[in-house]
Amino acid sequence: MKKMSPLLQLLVIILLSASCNNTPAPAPYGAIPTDAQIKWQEMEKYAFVHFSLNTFTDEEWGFGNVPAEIFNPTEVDCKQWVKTFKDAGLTGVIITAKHHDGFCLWPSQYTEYSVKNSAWRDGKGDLLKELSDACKEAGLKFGVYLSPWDRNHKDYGKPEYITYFRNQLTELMTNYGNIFEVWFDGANGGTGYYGGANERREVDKKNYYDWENTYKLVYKYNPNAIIFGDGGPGCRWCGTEQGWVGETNWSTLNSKDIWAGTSNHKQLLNGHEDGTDWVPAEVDVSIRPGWFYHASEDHQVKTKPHLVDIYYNSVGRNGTLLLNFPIDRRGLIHENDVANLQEMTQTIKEDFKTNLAKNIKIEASNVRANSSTYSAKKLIDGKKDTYWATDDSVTNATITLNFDKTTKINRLLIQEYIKLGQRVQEFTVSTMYDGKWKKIDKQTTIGYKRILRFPTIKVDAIKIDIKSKACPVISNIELYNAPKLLSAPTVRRDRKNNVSILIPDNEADIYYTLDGSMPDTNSLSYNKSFVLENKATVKAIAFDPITKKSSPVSTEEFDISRENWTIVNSKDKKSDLVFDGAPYTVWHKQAKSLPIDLIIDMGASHKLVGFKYLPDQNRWSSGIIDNYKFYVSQNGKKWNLVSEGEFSNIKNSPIWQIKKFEEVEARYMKFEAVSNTDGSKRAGYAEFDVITK
Ligand code: FUL
Repeated sequence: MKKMSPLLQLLVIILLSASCNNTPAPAPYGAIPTDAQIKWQEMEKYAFVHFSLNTFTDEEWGFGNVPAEIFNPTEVDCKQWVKTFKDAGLTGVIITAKHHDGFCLWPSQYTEYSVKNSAWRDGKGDLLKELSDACKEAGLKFGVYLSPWDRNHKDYGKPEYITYFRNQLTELMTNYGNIFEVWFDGANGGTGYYGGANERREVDKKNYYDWENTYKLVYKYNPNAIIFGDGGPGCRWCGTEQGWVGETNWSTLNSKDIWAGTSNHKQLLNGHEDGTDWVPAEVDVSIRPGWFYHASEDHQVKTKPHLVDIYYNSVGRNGTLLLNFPIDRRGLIHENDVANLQEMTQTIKEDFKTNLAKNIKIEASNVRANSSTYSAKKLIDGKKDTYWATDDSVTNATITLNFDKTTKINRLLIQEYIKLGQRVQEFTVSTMYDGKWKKIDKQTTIGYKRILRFPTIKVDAIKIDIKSKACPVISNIELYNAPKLLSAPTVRRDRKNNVSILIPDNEADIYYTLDGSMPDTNSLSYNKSFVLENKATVKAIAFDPITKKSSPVSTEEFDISRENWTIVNSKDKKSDLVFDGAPYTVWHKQAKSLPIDLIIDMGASHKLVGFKYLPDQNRWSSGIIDNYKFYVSQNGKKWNLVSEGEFSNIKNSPIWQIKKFEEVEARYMKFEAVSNTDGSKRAGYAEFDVITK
């Protein structure tokens, strides 16, 4: 064949690519997002802030009756909040401008129940102004939570309240610059103060707020605001407050079937395939057990592994993450929350450090009109507005990625081009090593972003079989080999003296010592639980053999075995929970009045020098003993008082309480609950233990 001249070749290429570029893009399928919804989805993770009178009353839901005066944070610093968020890559913040108790963090002209009647800044402060200014300065988006339910307002439940509610909404929409999201909580109606009426008021949850016209007010001033509601319209609740949404997660929803207060949790987890509206899921979760600050939860801030899981189970499942930070009584984000957030951020950064699919050889079983515009290369070009697509008639297709050399991977990130709707119903991931293909995962939806985590695997190639409702339109694929998730192991010893050492990433190694020395790779290697009957100190680390990094050390001091201990003055089988080594299980002993005794027979006599008490660790705990007497006996009849006093600050800090005393020989112990923190007629014990000589 005669060779074409270079000029002719160039002409042919230009003509060819021009014709390819003329191939029409796939038509949108089903409900599609607005531009504002796409921009919002791309924010991925942002902060929630709960701050109100509840912060000062130690409550989660205020009744609406405590004086505004008590709102008095001493060191409010919105710049500290915003810096914390920005450093963590959070892109915006939504604040509880008004929670259910009706108290307003801004000086609303429509109520006296606000910061203007508080002690804070002599009533001249405006928290929304301070926060929105800090956000503007740092380049973070600003949003507001305005509770539809108002337990303070005298007119709640009447038509007049709707006027009040909208007046407040107008203040929020007009005085604080651009609002990216408006949060209308699903909880509404019930008991309340209601201007002194002190009664229960139920509302017709579907119609009372005349939502259509309320939304219009938002859009009038902030046309691009995303409105959160159980069923939308801008984004929907994900159905949980634990930090996860369904693996199958359609951004489409039949939103007319869902309004605030309909209990459709299950449907909200998954959305509705072929739903008539685009209403993507937002995953709201608090970094602590509560939404508001309680000093008693300072030791219960979600840990790095937990927060990392939340990221994968929200952003990694086609949701956005709305991570809540309770502001403390100083007006700051507590140090423990900041520290754990930083650890989470660092881990996520490391997990997605090196994209192994960047320059990979990639091909697809079908390319739309064989056009370069829609070729498989678009999946790895790093551009969010280009995509691979098939011919309209092709809804099942395969993408194959071939590595130059064997590579280890454990994460796959994949994104649909959602401007054209959510299309993929199912996808299967297979990997090839040594000439053999192996299916490693099969999942349903993709949506804006889906991230799969799987055990580290050696691969020469990887293929993704896609089944879609209309021709697939995928914009991005990334592959990673995330390092092991290293965090200090949890060491537990159960009633039968079995010691288990637990870590979140079972691909990491565990090393431990029993003699108090620091563990390293020469120490004992942990593979399965072992029996430890005697007193010992277990120190353990998790270790990544590839990066050679170790976790912080965890130290657990176990005293004598509790295997043969019995509680003498109760026949309740559940009382075993007091010695089971699991801090989150609890046994309560009830009585007509306090004091309440816990009498323990250790089965043999021991030389005691102290005891340890862990109170109920649950969110709605009770029977936390704050004043005690501790007696010992050799025969269970004649008692000797060896320690008494208070567990200082136990309400705010319900951690292990340790009391030491002069050495004493005893077989029986009587732990007397003289009083507790909640005035109930019970004493709760998560764990009880002794310290022997
Ligand atoms: C819930 C509320 O009742 C909680 O107090 C909190 O504000 C959470 C974000 O939403 O429905």
